[in-house]
Amino acid sequence: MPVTIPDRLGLGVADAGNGLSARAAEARSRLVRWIVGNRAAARVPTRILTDDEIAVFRRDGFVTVPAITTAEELDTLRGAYDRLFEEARGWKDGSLFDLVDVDRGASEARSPQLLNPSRFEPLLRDILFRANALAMSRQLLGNRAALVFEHAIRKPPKIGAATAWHQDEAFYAAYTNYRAITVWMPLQDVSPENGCMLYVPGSHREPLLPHRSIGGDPRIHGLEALGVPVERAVPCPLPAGGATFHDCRTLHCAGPNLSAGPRRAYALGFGVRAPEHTLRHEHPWNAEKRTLRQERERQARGGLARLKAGAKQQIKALIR
Ligand SMILES: O=C(O)CCC(=O)C(=O)O
Repeated sequence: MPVTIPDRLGLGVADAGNGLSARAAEARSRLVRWIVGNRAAARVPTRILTDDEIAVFRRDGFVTVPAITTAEELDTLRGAYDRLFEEARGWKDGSLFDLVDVDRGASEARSPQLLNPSRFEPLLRDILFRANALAMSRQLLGNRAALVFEHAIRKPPKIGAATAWHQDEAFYAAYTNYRAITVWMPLQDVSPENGCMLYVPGSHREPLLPHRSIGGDPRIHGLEALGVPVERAVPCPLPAGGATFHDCRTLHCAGPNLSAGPRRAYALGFGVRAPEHTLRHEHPWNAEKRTLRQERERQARGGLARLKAGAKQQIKALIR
Protein backbone atom coordinates (compact mmCIF):
# COMPACT_ATOMS: atom_id res chain seq x y z
CA MET A 1 0.00 0.00 0.00
CA PRO A 2 1.38 3.43 -0.84
CA VAL A 3 2.51 5.45 2.12
CA THR A 4 1.24 8.99 2.34
CA ILE A 5 3.98 11.33 3.39
CA PRO A 6 3.02 14.32 5.51
CA ASP A 7 4.07 17.48 3.69
CA ARG A 8 5.68 19.00 6.74
CA LEU A 9 7.06 21.99 4.91
CA GLY A 10 3.71 22.59 3.26
CA LEU A 11 5.27 22.76 -0.17
CA GLY A 12 2.70 20.61 -1.88
CA VAL A 13 5.00 17.88 -3.17
CA ALA A 14 4.45 15.13 -0.59
CA ASP A 15 3.88 11.82 -2.34
CA ALA A 16 3.54 8.08 -2.08
CA GLY A 17 6.25 5.67 -1.03
CA ASN A 18 6.71 3.59 -4.20
CA GLY A 19 7.77 0.59 -2.16
CA LEU A 20 10.08 2.60 0.11
CA SER A 21 9.72 2.43 3.85
CA ALA A 22 7.90 5.40 5.34
CA ARG A 23 11.16 6.83 6.69
CA ALA A 24 13.00 6.43 3.39
CA ALA A 25 10.10 7.86 1.45
CA GLU A 26 9.93 10.83 3.75
CA ALA A 27 13.67 11.40 3.40
CA ARG A 28 13.31 11.31 -0.37
CA SER A 29 10.34 13.66 -0.24
CA ARG A 30 12.33 16.10 1.91
CA LEU A 31 15.22 15.97 -0.53
CA VAL A 32 12.92 16.70 -3.46
CA ARG A 33 11.41 19.64 -1.63
CA TRP A 34 14.87 20.91 -0.71
CA ILE A 35 15.87 20.82 -4.36
CA VAL A 36 12.73 22.01 -6.14
CA GLY A 37 11.16 24.21 -3.47
CA ASN A 38 7.48 24.56 -4.29
CA ARG A 39 7.91 24.79 -8.02
CA ALA A 40 5.64 21.78 -8.39
CA ALA A 41 2.39 23.66 -7.79
CA ALA A 42 -0.51 21.39 -8.67
CA ARG A 43 -3.13 23.97 -9.67
CA VAL A 44 -3.09 25.94 -12.86
CA PRO A 45 -3.11 29.68 -12.10
CA THR A 46 -6.09 31.62 -13.41
CA ARG A 47 -4.94 35.17 -12.74
CA ILE A 48 -1.80 37.20 -13.36
CA LEU A 49 -0.92 40.80 -12.56
CA THR A 50 -1.46 43.42 -15.24
CA ASP A 51 1.37 45.71 -16.30
CA ASP A 52 -0.34 48.55 -14.41
CA GLU A 53 -0.54 46.48 -11.21
CA ILE A 54 3.14 45.61 -11.50
CA ALA A 55 4.01 49.28 -12.01
CA VAL A 56 2.00 50.26 -8.91
CA PHE A 57 3.80 47.61 -6.84
CA ARG A 58 7.19 48.86 -7.99
CA ARG A 59 6.24 52.48 -7.28
CA ASP A 60 4.42 52.07 -3.94
CA GLY A 61 5.76 48.81 -2.51
CA PHE A 62 2.24 47.37 -2.46
CA VAL A 63 -0.69 46.75 -4.77
CA THR A 64 -4.24 45.46 -4.32
CA VAL A 65 -6.11 43.09 -6.62
CA PRO A 66 -9.89 42.67 -6.46
CA ALA A 67 -9.96 38.86 -6.81
CA ILE A 68 -7.33 36.18 -6.38
CA THR A 69 -9.61 33.19 -5.88
CA THR A 70 -13.21 32.09 -6.43
CA ALA A 71 -16.27 32.46 -4.17
CA GLU A 72 -16.51 28.63 -4.02
CA GLU A 73 -12.95 28.28 -2.77
CA LEU A 74 -13.53 31.02 -0.20
CA ASP A 75 -16.53 29.10 1.20
CA THR A 76 -14.44 25.98 1.66
CA LEU A 77 -11.54 27.94 3.12
CA ARG A 78 -13.66 29.74 5.71
CA GLY A 79 -14.87 26.45 7.22
CA ALA A 80 -11.39 24.92 7.35
CA TYR A 81 -9.87 28.14 8.66
CA ASP A 82 -12.40 28.54 11.49
CA ARG A 83 -11.92 24.91 12.53
CA LEU A 84 -8.16 25.43 12.89
CA PHE A 85 -8.71 28.27 15.35
CA GLU A 86 -11.65 26.64 17.17
CA GLU A 87 -9.52 23.55 17.78
CA ALA A 88 -6.52 25.73 18.73
CA ARG A 89 -4.32 23.73 16.37
CA GLY A 90 -0.64 24.53 16.81
CA TRP A 91 -0.94 25.93 20.33
CA LYS A 92 1.10 23.13 21.89
CA ASP A 93 4.12 23.61 19.63
CA GLY A 94 4.04 27.43 19.60
CA SER A 95 2.66 27.77 16.08
CA LEU A 96 -0.45 29.44 17.50
CA PHE A 97 -0.10 32.41 19.85
CA ASP A 98 -1.36 35.90 20.60
CA LEU A 99 0.41 38.37 18.33
CA VAL A 100 -0.31 41.43 20.50
CA ASP A 101 -0.24 40.24 24.09
CA VAL A 102 1.40 37.85 26.53
CA ASP A 103 -0.06 34.40 25.80
CA ARG A 104 -2.89 33.57 28.18
CA GLY A 105 -4.60 30.83 26.18
CA ALA A 106 -5.83 30.42 22.63
CA SER A 107 -9.39 31.50 23.43
CA GLU A 108 -8.19 34.64 25.26
CA ALA A 109 -6.11 35.97 22.38
CA ARG A 110 -7.20 39.28 20.81
CA SER A 111 -5.09 38.57 17.77
CA PRO A 112 -4.47 34.84 17.43
CA GLN A 113 -1.87 34.10 14.76
CA LEU A 114 -1.25 30.62 13.37
CA LEU A 115 2.05 29.98 11.57
CA ASN A 116 2.12 27.47 8.73
CA PRO A 117 -1.60 26.62 8.82
CA SER A 118 -1.18 24.14 5.93
CA ARG A 119 0.85 21.94 8.29
CA PHE A 120 -2.39 21.41 10.17
CA GLU A 121 -4.87 21.54 7.27
CA PRO A 122 -3.62 19.74 4.12
CA LEU A 123 -6.42 21.19 2.00
CA LEU A 124 -4.60 24.53 2.12
CA ARG A 125 -1.66 23.10 0.16
CA ASP A 126 -3.52 22.76 -3.10
CA ILE A 127 -5.77 25.76 -3.57
CA LEU A 128 -6.24 28.32 -6.28
CA PHE A 129 -5.22 31.16 -3.95
CA ARG A 130 -1.81 29.54 -3.57
CA ALA A 131 -1.36 28.88 -7.29
CA ASN A 132 -2.35 32.42 -8.25
CA ALA A 133 -0.32 34.01 -5.45
CA LEU A 134 2.75 32.07 -6.57
CA ALA A 135 2.31 32.93 -10.26
CA MET A 136 1.76 36.62 -9.49
CA SER A 137 4.66 36.75 -7.04
CA ARG A 138 6.93 35.30 -9.70
CA GLN A 139 5.98 38.21 -11.96
CA LEU A 140 7.34 40.48 -9.24
CA LEU A 141 10.33 38.47 -8.02
CA GLY A 142 11.25 36.18 -10.91
CA ASN A 143 10.67 32.51 -11.64
CA ARG A 144 12.73 31.22 -8.75
CA ALA A 145 10.34 32.68 -6.16
CA ALA A 146 9.12 30.00 -3.75
CA LEU A 147 6.97 29.83 -0.66
CA VAL A 148 8.93 30.96 2.40
CA PHE A 149 6.25 31.55 5.00
CA GLU A 150 2.56 31.27 5.63
CA HIS A 151 0.28 32.50 8.40
CA ALA A 152 -3.30 33.21 9.38
CA ILE A 153 -4.63 35.87 11.76
CA ARG A 154 -8.23 35.61 12.96
CA LYS A 155 -9.30 38.69 14.86
CA PRO A 156 -12.32 37.95 17.07
CA PRO A 157 -15.50 40.08 16.76
CA LYS A 158 -15.57 43.42 18.64
CA ILE A 159 -12.31 42.89 20.55
CA GLY A 160 -9.90 41.97 17.74
CA ALA A 161 -6.74 44.02 18.27
CA ALA A 162 -4.96 46.18 15.70
CA THR A 163 -1.75 44.84 14.14
CA ALA A 164 1.00 47.36 14.92
CA TRP A 165 2.98 49.18 12.24
CA HIS A 166 5.92 47.09 11.13
CA GLN A 167 8.10 45.97 8.23
CA ASP A 168 8.10 42.19 7.72
CA GLU A 169 11.88 42.22 7.47
CA ALA A 170 12.02 43.18 11.15
CA PHE A 171 10.75 39.68 12.02
CA TYR A 172 13.47 37.90 10.04
CA ALA A 173 15.82 35.71 12.04
CA ALA A 174 19.62 35.76 11.64
CA TYR A 175 20.77 34.10 8.40
CA THR A 176 17.53 34.81 6.58
CA ASN A 177 18.76 35.20 3.03
CA TYR A 178 15.81 36.06 0.86
CA ARG A 179 13.81 39.02 -0.33
CA ALA A 180 10.10 38.31 0.03
CA ILE A 181 6.68 39.64 -0.69
CA THR A 182 3.51 38.84 1.22
CA VAL A 183 0.21 38.06 -0.46
CA TRP A 184 -2.52 38.82 2.06
CA MET A 185 -6.08 37.64 1.41
CA PRO A 186 -9.11 38.45 3.58
CA LEU A 187 -11.79 35.74 3.78
CA GLN A 188 -14.56 38.34 4.20
CA ASP A 189 -14.82 41.95 3.05
CA VAL A 190 -12.41 44.20 4.97
CA SER A 191 -12.69 47.89 5.77
CA PRO A 192 -11.25 50.22 8.44
CA GLU A 193 -14.05 48.92 10.74
CA ASN A 194 -12.90 45.30 10.81
CA GLY A 195 -9.15 45.43 10.24
CA CYS A 196 -8.12 46.14 6.67
CA MET A 197 -4.45 46.71 5.91
CA LEU A 198 -2.84 50.18 5.80
CA TYR A 199 0.41 50.92 3.96
CA VAL A 200 2.95 53.72 3.71
CA PRO A 201 3.52 54.11 -0.06
CA GLY A 202 7.20 54.28 -1.04
CA SER A 203 8.47 52.95 2.31
CA HIS A 204 9.92 49.89 0.51
CA ARG A 205 12.64 52.22 -0.82
CA GLU A 206 13.47 53.54 2.66
CA PRO A 207 15.59 51.97 5.42
CA LEU A 208 14.39 49.38 7.88
CA LEU A 209 13.13 51.34 10.89
CA PRO A 210 14.10 50.37 14.43
CA HIS A 211 11.46 48.10 15.96
CA ARG A 212 10.66 46.87 19.45
CA SER A 213 8.32 44.31 20.98
CA ILE A 214 4.84 45.79 21.31
CA GLY A 215 4.78 48.15 24.30
CA GLY A 216 8.47 47.36 24.87
CA ASP A 217 7.51 43.98 26.38
CA PRO A 218 9.77 41.14 25.09
CA ARG A 219 7.20 38.58 26.25
CA ILE A 220 5.01 39.68 23.31
CA HIS A 221 5.65 38.20 19.87
CA GLY A 222 4.44 41.21 17.83
CA LEU A 223 6.74 44.08 16.86
CA GLU A 224 6.08 47.77 16.42
CA ALA A 225 8.14 50.09 14.25
CA LEU A 226 9.39 53.36 15.75
CA GLY A 227 9.13 56.66 13.88
CA VAL A 228 6.40 55.68 11.40
CA PRO A 229 5.25 58.52 9.10
CA VAL A 230 1.57 57.74 9.79
CA GLU A 231 0.44 60.85 7.92
CA ARG A 232 1.39 59.03 4.69
CA ALA A 233 -0.75 55.94 5.50
CA VAL A 234 -3.25 54.64 2.94
CA PRO A 235 -6.04 52.21 3.99
CA CYS A 236 -6.79 49.29 1.64
CA PRO A 237 -10.38 48.06 1.93
CA LEU A 238 -10.95 44.88 -0.09
CA PRO A 239 -13.69 42.44 -1.01
CA ALA A 240 -13.48 38.88 0.30
CA GLY A 241 -11.04 36.95 -1.88
CA GLY A 242 -9.19 40.07 -3.02
CA ALA A 243 -5.55 40.45 -2.04
CA THR A 244 -2.80 42.89 -1.23
CA PHE A 245 0.81 42.26 -2.27
CA HIS A 246 3.51 44.00 -0.26
CA ASP A 247 7.29 44.06 -0.19
CA CYS A 248 9.08 42.84 2.95
CA ARG A 249 10.33 46.42 3.52
CA THR A 250 6.95 48.16 3.09
CA LEU A 251 5.58 49.69 6.31
CA HIS A 252 2.12 48.35 7.10
CA CYS A 253 -0.37 47.69 9.85
CA ALA A 254 -4.00 46.52 10.15
CA GLY A 255 -6.84 48.06 12.13
CA PRO A 256 -8.75 46.47 15.03
CA ASN A 257 -11.87 44.40 14.42
CA LEU A 258 -14.81 46.35 15.83
CA SER A 259 -17.39 44.49 13.72
CA ALA A 260 -19.78 41.72 14.80
CA GLY A 261 -18.01 39.00 12.81
CA PRO A 262 -14.48 37.58 12.85
CA ARG A 263 -11.82 39.11 10.61
CA ARG A 264 -10.04 36.28 8.88
CA ALA A 265 -6.89 36.81 6.83
CA TYR A 266 -4.61 34.25 5.23
CA ALA A 267 -1.15 35.31 4.03
CA LEU A 268 1.48 33.57 1.92
CA GLY A 269 5.05 34.84 1.61
CA PHE A 270 7.17 34.13 -1.45
CA GLY A 271 10.88 34.81 -1.58
CA VAL A 272 13.98 34.64 -3.73
CA ARG A 273 17.49 34.26 -2.45
CA ALA A 274 19.10 37.67 -2.26
CA PRO A 275 22.67 37.80 -0.96
CA GLU A 276 22.38 41.50 -0.21
CA HIS A 277 19.43 40.70 2.05
CA THR A 278 21.30 38.14 4.15
CA LEU A 279 21.00 38.97 7.78
CA ARG A 280 24.24 38.19 9.58
CA HIS A 281 22.98 39.03 13.07
CA GLU A 282 19.78 38.70 14.98
CA HIS A 283 17.90 41.99 15.14
CA PRO A 284 18.27 43.27 18.73
CA TRP A 285 14.50 43.38 19.20
CA ASN A 286 14.31 39.66 18.31
CA ALA A 287 17.38 38.66 20.29
CA GLU A 288 15.71 39.85 23.50
CA LYS A 289 12.40 38.00 22.91
CA ARG A 290 11.19 35.84 25.77
CA THR A 291 7.77 34.59 24.72
CA LEU A 292 5.72 31.69 25.97
CA ARG A 293 5.32 30.72 22.32
CA GLN A 294 9.11 30.16 22.09
CA GLU A 295 8.99 28.13 25.25
CA ARG A 296 6.25 25.86 23.89
CA GLU A 297 8.20 25.48 20.65
CA ARG A 298 11.38 24.55 22.56
CA GLN A 299 9.54 21.94 24.59
CA ALA A 300 7.85 20.45 21.54
CA ARG A 301 10.99 20.29 19.40
CA GLY A 302 13.60 18.75 21.64
CA GLY A 303 17.30 19.61 21.71
CA LEU A 304 18.49 17.75 18.60
CA ALA A 305 15.87 19.27 16.30
CA ARG A 306 16.79 22.73 17.54
CA LEU A 307 20.47 22.15 16.87
CA LYS A 308 19.68 20.85 13.38
CA ALA A 309 17.51 23.86 12.57
CA GLY A 310 20.26 26.27 13.68
CA ALA A 311 22.97 24.41 11.75
CA LYS A 312 20.84 24.31 8.59
CA GLN A 313 20.35 28.08 8.71
CA GLN A 314 24.08 28.66 9.07
CA ILE A 315 25.02 26.25 6.28
CA LYS A 316 22.52 27.90 3.95
CA ALA A 317 24.07 31.29 4.61
CA LEU A 318 27.59 29.93 4.03
CA ILE A 319 26.95 28.05 0.77
CA ARG A 320 24.95 30.79 -0.86
O1 LIG B 1 -3.56 40.39 9.20
C1 LIG B 1 -3.03 41.28 9.86
O2 LIG B 1 -3.63 41.84 10.78
C2 LIG B 1 -1.62 41.73 9.56
C3 LIG B 1 -0.92 40.90 8.55
C4 LIG B 1 0.46 41.33 8.24
O3 LIG B 1 0.99 42.26 8.79
C5 LIG B 1 1.21 40.59 7.23
O4 LIG B 1 0.72 39.55 6.73
O5 LIG B 1 2.33 41.02 6.88
